[in-house]
Amino acid sequence: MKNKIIRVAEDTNLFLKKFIKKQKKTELVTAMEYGLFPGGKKIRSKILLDIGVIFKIRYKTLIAIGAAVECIHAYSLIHDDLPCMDNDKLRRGKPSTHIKFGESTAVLAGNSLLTMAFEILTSSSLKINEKTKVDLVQKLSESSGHLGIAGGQYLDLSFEKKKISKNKIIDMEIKKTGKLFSFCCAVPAIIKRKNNKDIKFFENIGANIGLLFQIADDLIDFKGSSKIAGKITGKDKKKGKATLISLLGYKNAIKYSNKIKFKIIKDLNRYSSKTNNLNETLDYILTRNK
Ligand code: GRG
Repeated sequence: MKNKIIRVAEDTNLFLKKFIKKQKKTELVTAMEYGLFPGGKKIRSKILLDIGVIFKIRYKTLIAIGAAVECIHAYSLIHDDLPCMDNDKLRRGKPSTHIKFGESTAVLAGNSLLTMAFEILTSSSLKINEKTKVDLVQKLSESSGHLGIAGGQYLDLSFEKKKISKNKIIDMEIKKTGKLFSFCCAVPAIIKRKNNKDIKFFENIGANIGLLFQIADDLIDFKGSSKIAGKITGKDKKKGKATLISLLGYKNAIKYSNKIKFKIIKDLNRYSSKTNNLNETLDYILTRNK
């Protein structure tokens, strides 16, 4: 399984390196590349591939769109680490982008990665029709802004040191982490011009994958090793973060995540029997230590 993830990560990185190389080099590019590689599991790309296989979409198309998502993800991590957000000095086993290049460069590199995602989606080398490109741009913008990761991040910061209900925590995590996974799961249905009901169905699967992913991430913070995770662990408790672990406890959070995994596969099975790849990726997400 790990080999399949590594292959997708390598192909996504290769696509991004080539895309950046084709552009005029500026001084910001060094900080942007630092936020993209090395490191990073590129798991969002892998999920896009797992669902894409069901719809028989070209590997090259899926890798390009996965690369766009990974640009947004990299931007969100750079900004998440800033002193005004989570103030983290270590990411992927190396100094965070603002520690290495300074805060203003980190903000601008993050902004440039955000916009690069849309350069990729609208590029003429992406061989999908214009109407579909517009739909993808619209969905990815929505997933990234106040209804998606930026909105979720806002809630995450505003919930610190407060008693927050389970539903509110789930809503925050689905926005902060789930929306990008929802986009990844919906992409193949959007490309195949499926109806809104089908697109919603896949977005919902993505939201649950995001929730599962966030619980696994919180478990790493709770019990994981900083050395292996490549980031400082044990921060959530110190900062008084509202997570499903802080609310349900460690063991119940694990039980809850297994329940979500079961639901994701059961839901997908209603649509297709080709769930093996996704099943393996979900197992990887649940057992990962970084
Ligand atoms: C400033 C407008 C504005 C927005 C900022 C910072 C931000 C928006 C959003 C943060 C979202 C965030 C950091 C969510 C956490 C998601 C998460 C679990 C990240 C870790 O993802 P991995 O494990 O990381 O896939 P790698 O290193 O493998 O890429």
